[in-house]
Amino acid sequence: MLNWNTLSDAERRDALARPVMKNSVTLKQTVSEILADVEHRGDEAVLDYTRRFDCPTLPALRLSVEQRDALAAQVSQDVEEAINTAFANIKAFHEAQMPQDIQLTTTPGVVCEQRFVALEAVGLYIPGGSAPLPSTALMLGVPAVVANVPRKVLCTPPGKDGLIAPEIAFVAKRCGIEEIYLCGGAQAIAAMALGTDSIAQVDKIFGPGNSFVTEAKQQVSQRADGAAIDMPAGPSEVLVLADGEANPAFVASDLLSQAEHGADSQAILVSNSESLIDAVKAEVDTQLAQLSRNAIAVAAMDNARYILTTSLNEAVAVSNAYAPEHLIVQTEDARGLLPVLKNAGSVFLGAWSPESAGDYASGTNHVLPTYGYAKNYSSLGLLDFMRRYTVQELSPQGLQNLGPAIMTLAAAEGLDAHEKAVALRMQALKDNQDG
Ligand code: HSO
Ligand code: ZN
Repeated sequence: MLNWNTLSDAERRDALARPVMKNSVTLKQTVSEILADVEHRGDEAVLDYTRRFDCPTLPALRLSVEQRDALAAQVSQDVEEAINTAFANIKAFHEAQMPQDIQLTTTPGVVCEQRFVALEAVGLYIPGGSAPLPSTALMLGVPAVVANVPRKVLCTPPGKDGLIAPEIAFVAKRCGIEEIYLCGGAQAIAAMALGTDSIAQVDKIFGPGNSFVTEAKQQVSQRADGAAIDMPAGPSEVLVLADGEANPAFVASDLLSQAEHGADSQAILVSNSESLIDAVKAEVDTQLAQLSRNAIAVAAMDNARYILTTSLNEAVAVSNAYAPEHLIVQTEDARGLLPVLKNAGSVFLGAWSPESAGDYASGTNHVLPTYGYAKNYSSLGLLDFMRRYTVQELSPQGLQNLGPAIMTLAAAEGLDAHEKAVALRMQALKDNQDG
């Protein structure tokens, strides 16, 4: 346990430090070689990597709609119903985010508009690995559906059998995603961002992934001929802010939900109650022993931090400094703290709001800024699948009203052509009037 009050500034920084991201020179180099290879050899390169890393006998990159549907049909009734429940809530919450276009007359005869339009083509990346996550397919697919994105591409690495999890196929079917490609890693990101013969380029890539995927997303987002990305990413994290009233078993279960994601997951408890911290530690040991992904969770909990503060206010300050991806507030008046909780990707209020609710089914998106980016990035939402642009229309009267201000500013900047573009028109209007 760390006693916040007794820590120096440097020790405090250390206590809230994220693990160093493995964006080593070799990782950058390897990824840029993969990008170059996909750029030059296209599908062939993507197939080579996929056969090497995922499925040696993979016949083709594309999973047909028939294959998708055959896989989707294998999903049990229970899972199907649960996915449908989650789908409905995520859809409703993202539909409520639909932005309104704006039309405003700023000066008589000068109309300004702000309009929203769906992106043309999005790439949704669903990692494979130790636990394929159909919930992530929902979190990316449903907003794309709600935004009305015309072209939705899904990439996910195949298993040794050349197939994908039936649950992911089911979600893809529910979201009307027909373009599914069996590839993962940096090669999948390269294919979607740069395009190959069979995978046409997309405008923006979404979704979590390992360090290769994250690095590839960074690299393609920096290329003018690449693709935009949803947000920078680091390992997943949770900070639980609890007072002496909190239920230690509940708190422990939220810390462990995070820990079982990966050995690099971050779990932090901040509390003004020493007895709560002690009770949570005991609970963590008991619950850890029962987890099927025990080894992963144990490794993550080795890096867990338990921070004791002198007051709830100080606990809030710690949370704001850390800027957690998930912030679980288990205090007597959780909602009362909301106005002072500054930086968090998603906030879970009170004893009955476990992180799992938002991870799966409440309706909020589980793709959230990690690694301190909650200070300046938003949680994923409908707007990330759209683009806004502006329109303006000036009537003759409008130009006459605003023209003098425009010409004065253009002259002040020494930009003669700008000034002239207005002066010419003003003169034409005057000639028309006079004539
Ligand atoms: N907690 C993860 C999302 C997730 N949890 C998927 C379970 N499945 C990152 O927000
Ligand atoms: Zn989770």
